[in-house]
Amino acid sequence: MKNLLEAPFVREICRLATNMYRLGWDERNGGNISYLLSEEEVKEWLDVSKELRLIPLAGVENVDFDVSPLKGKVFLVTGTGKYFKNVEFDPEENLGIVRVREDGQIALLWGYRSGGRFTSEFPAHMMCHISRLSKNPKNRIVMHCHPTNLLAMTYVHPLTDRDFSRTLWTFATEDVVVFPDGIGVLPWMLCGTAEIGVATAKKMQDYRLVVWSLHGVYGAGESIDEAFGLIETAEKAAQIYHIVGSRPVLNRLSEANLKELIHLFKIEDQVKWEFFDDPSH
Ligand code: 2HA
Ligand code: ZN
Repeated sequence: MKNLLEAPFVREICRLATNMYRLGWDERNGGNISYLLSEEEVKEWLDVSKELRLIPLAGVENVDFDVSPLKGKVFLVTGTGKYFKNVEFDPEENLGIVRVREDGQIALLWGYRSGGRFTSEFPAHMMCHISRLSKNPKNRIVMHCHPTNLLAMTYVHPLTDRDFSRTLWTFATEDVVVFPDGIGVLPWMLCGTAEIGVATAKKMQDYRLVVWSLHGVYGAGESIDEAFGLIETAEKAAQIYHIVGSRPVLNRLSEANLKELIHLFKIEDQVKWEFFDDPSH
C-alpha cells in the first residue's frame, strides 16, 4: 500500500480545510466536509475490507433515515470537534475514512486516531449525498461552513429562496452563471438533528447551495472546486451586499442583464425561471 497521507484526495481536503480556515469561514471547530471516494481511487492507498471499529450514528435514531442508497460507499469525513486549522498538520487525527456497510452500520477504515468520530453533521451530509446523487450521480462533495457575509445576510434579509437568490444574482455578475439554480434558505433549526438533515436534503433536490439561517451554509458538487466555488461566489456577492449597505443603490444588474448572461452561457435549462418577475426568455 502507498502512503495514504500522499493520496490526492487527502491532500486536497487538507488544502480545502486550510483555505476555509484562512477565509474565516471555520472558526474553532466550525464546519465539516464529506468526500465520496470511489473504491477504485482508494484501493492503492487503503484496504477497504479492513475495519478498525464501528461508529454509531448519533442524534438520528428515531427517524426513518434510510442509508441503503449509500451501502458500500466510502467517505472521507472531517472529525467532530476538530479544528480546520489543524487538519493539514495531522490528517490522521482530524479526518477519517469510513465505509457504509451492507447492514447500514458505519465502519471506520482509517483516521480519528485518538478514538474520535465523524462530524455530528455526518447524518445530514449522508442525507444530502443521497439527495444530490439522485439528481447528479457524479456528486461527491458535501461541505458546511460559516462564511461571514452570507451568515450576516440572514439577519437582515428576507429568508426566502427567491429573495436570497435574486439579491445574490443581482449583486455580482458571475453569480447567476455559477449558480443559475439559485440558493435555498432554511429558517434557523437545531443543528446535529435529523430534522435539519432532512430539511437540507430536501432543499438539495433543487439547490446545490443551502443557507442555514443564523448559522452558515451547505454546498454540494462533483468536486471540491465546484462546491467551494459555489460558496465563495455566493459569499463574494454577500460581501458586496454588505459593503453597499443601506446606501441608495444606483446601479444593479437588471433581469434583462441576467437574461443576457444566461443566453451567453447557454444555461437556460438550469435557471430557476420562477424567480424572475418576467420569466419569458
Ligand atoms: O461541525 O459547524 O454545525 C461544527 C459545525 C456544526
Ligand atoms: Zn456549523
